[in-house]
Amino acid sequence: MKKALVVMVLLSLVLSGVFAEGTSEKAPANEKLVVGFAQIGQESGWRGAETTSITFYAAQNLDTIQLHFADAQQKQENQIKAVRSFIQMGVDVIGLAPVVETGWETVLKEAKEAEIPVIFVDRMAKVPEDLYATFIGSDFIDEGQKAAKEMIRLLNGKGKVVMLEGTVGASAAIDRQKGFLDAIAAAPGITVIARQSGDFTRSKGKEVMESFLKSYPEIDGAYADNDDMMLGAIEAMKEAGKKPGTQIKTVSVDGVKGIFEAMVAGEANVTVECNPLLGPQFFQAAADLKAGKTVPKWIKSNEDVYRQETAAADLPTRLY
Ligand code: GYE
Repeated sequence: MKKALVVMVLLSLVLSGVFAEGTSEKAPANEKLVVGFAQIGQESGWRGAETTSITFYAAQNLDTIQLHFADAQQKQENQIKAVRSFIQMGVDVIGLAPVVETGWETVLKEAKEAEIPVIFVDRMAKVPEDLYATFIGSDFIDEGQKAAKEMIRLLNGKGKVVMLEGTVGASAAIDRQKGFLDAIAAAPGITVIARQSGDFTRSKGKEVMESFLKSYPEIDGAYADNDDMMLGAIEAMKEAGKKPGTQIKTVSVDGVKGIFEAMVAGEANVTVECNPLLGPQFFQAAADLKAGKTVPKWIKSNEDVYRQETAAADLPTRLY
């Protein structure tokens, strides 16, 4: 909560130009890199870490960067409005974390007509290649496959598994599930007995797990498209008298501190890392695009898998 407050205060200072004024001697406004960022919302710890990474990077580089930041509260229509307002402002580059994969063509064509390059940050959209400059983010299929391999190992290739899924239509959810289901098929002894969306939030993750526990008395493993939903699911398991981490094995994606704490407590088994600290790469790519340089079409994040066995040693090094 405190972190969110700091970000909000910082943002309003940046947006109101309080910082910008003090540094205006160093570079005239039009020489600065002017960037609009259309964020999804605040649905998870991961997203908070990404917002912090982007806003702090901008705040540390006020002499060269001017950031306009919009929070769409998980609504695509708000993101589209934000992109249109960035086009109106005539920013140099637009960053967009598309909440869902589809429905972007019209507004992206408007950006293209205005000759403003668009960077997809952390999630992809299904649009022709000429409508975006680059995608900075993870290989979600690979993350799902890694998660499935861990589940197979934890269950010795046998058992009933439930899936808590992210926002319907989001690339991070669609591709992780694809990777998970493809790779879990290597273990014919494992059955996926239920799948439901918890919208990437802790509270809905809890609700979904509660309903799974009511409908299925026997659950050996739970997979979640993100750690926040798993943290909610762990609460539901405990309230239902089940032992997460032992009776029900858990594998989720992101690598937020909360899941490391749960692993240290023996209540979670594995997290597949997804890196949210994209600020430096994002502004580097934006600067390159403004300078007319070509950037790779996909700037991939490097990520690891973390297990309960090393969680106590890993926790102090976690940055988000
Ligand atoms: O895994 C989840 C967040 O788009 C990669 O969105 C991101 C995902 C992340 O809400 O926690």
